[in-house]
Amino acid sequence: MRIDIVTIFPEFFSVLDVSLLGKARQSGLIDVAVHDLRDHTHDRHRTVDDTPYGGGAGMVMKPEPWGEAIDSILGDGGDAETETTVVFPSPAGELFTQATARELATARHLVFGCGRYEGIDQRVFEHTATRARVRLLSLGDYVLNGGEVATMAMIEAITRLVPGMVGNPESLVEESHEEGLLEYPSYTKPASWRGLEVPPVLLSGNHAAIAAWRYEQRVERTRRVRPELLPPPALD
Ligand code: 6GU
Repeated sequence: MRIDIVTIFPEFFSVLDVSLLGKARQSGLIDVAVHDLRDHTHDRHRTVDDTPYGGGAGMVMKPEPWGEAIDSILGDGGDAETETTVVFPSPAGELFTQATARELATARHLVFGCGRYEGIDQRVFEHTATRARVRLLSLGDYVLNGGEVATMAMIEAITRLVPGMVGNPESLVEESHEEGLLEYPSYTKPASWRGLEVPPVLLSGNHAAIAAWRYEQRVERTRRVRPELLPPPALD
């Protein structure tokens, strides 16, 4: 998988060199390139923003540097046919979920456009959509200062689902948000710690009973903290 990131804070992404993602980069499984949006400006101050038409607070990112940056990544003529998805992280986007991560993990080429200030000129999204699949994606109902932190979170969620990325593929199945349920609670040795006991069923060696207990725990935990994730009760 090829990932291009466009940002005014390229240094921010140096953390990609460490951790699991660093290994995947070295192995060639995932190829990440970070691009400085200001390299596509042509004035002395390397300006990427301007005041909003119609007035209002804050600044809007100018379309021209974005147009040039995206042209340089997509190449001449664009590649709407070649499976490139351009993601613009935005609190105004659709919700990024585990299903979104699974879908994007199958892409050959992802581009992340990190906006700052009050946003990017709307025409950038429209023009990019003539040349690639465009998705505005939000992490949740709160506001970050820019797309960089959201891009890091999305890249981590997506790349760990790329085949060959995780040591034990089973650990991808029995985790929160797979099958629409939260994960069951986990325990390790010692069996008794500070007066707190591991649930006896986990020491029983009865694999069917353990699986049933874990499923029950997932449903109960989901009902308690995230009831909206459960299917609606059937109408009779
Ligand atoms: Cl993707 N971007 C920003 N700026 N804020 C957010 C977000 C994204 N998701 C939640 N809040």
